[in-house]
Amino acid sequence: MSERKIIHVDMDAFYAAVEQRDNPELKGKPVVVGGSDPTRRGVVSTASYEARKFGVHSAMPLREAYRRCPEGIYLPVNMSKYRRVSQQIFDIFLEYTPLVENISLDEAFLDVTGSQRLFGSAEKIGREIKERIRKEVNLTASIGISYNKFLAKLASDLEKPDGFVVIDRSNFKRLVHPLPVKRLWGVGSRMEEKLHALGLRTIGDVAQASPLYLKKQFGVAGEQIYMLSQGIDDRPVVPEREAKSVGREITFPDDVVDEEVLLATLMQLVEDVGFRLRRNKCWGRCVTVKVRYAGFETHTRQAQLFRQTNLETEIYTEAKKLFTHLYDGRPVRLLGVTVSQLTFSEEQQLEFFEQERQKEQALAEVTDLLRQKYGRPLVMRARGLERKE
Ligand code: TTP
Ligand code: MG
Repeated sequence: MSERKIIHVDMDAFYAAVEQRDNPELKGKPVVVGGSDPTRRGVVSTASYEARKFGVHSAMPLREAYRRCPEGIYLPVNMSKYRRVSQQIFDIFLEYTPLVENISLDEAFLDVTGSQRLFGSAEKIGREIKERIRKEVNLTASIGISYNKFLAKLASDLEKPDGFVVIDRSNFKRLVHPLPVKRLWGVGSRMEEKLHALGLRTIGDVAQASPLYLKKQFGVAGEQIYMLSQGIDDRPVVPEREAKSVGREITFPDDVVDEEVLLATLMQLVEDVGFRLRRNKCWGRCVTVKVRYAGFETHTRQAQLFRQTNLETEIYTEAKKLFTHLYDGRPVRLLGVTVSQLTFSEEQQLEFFEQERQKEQALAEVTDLLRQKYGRPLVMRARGLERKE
């Protein structure tokens, strides 16, 4: 069996980079995307690397960002534009393999194992994709290549921004073993603390520990991190059209208590999920919201919708209800939204749609199309629509 070749692509400071690209005056400056008035409520979607030097990061309240970086340039979120760019980069990926798993607008796994005969080595494909994104989209991406998903993602992060790292069997130990344990998938703050208490600080430390001991300490999670520390990860790249669900979650760098920030973030997650559902011409019936509190306690709540949907308005209305049920006011560490019970056929669904909803469906599709083509903010999506309700 030939070794798998996985490429992980993650755009650098995505929303901010798009804004800097489209307005050269912003290049080299601290740009914060999230809202044009940082004295008002709102949350940072992302910050340019120049702004990160001031301690500004995603999911931080805008006011806090403004306190840390008053000289920053604050811009509203222009989702339609970022979606258009996202579509452009995904179109490039799909030229090299159908096995593209979208993680978010700016991040994907590509399984190029079978593409090498046609396009050359995975490394060559990776270089080509990076170069095409630079030339055709005028943005930088960080690329990681390895023999599984875990290592490919780790690799893309090692030299961010504008990184290009290949992890293979020969450099695996040198590159991966010195990294801190929290870089292992599944290690949150609580497990990190416990690992530290046991004297395990790096991935190499975990690799050296006995798997039985780790299992005793952490159960299945212990086995899993042991496998990862050995560079073993069998998870397949699942293209969205074969997926059982479409979801997105965010781990906040600092725990969040501000409900406004949480709802704004929920909205961002829903926008991403809705767009990806529509891009793949699929509908979902079940919405799940996940909230993880600071102490690592995790709650999920899900609801069946009256009918299938891929519309942000409908997903958000349900997600907000679920969130309100779940949220008890404690600091939140992670927030996630998933839509599941997917159907991919269009025809069967239509007869269940009412007139009104058909119109909205058509509108959403046309809007997506126009956004992809022209990238203009043609219609106010979910938020605006929600207010009317
Ligand atoms: P990320 O890839 O996490 O961040 P980034 O691309 O801005 O920066 P980098 O990868 O170089 O570290 O997220 C991609 C986009 O998703 C980001 O540009 C904005 C959006 N986003 C939010 O809106 N809220 C969030 O909390 C996060 C993490 C991202
Ligand atoms: Mg990114």
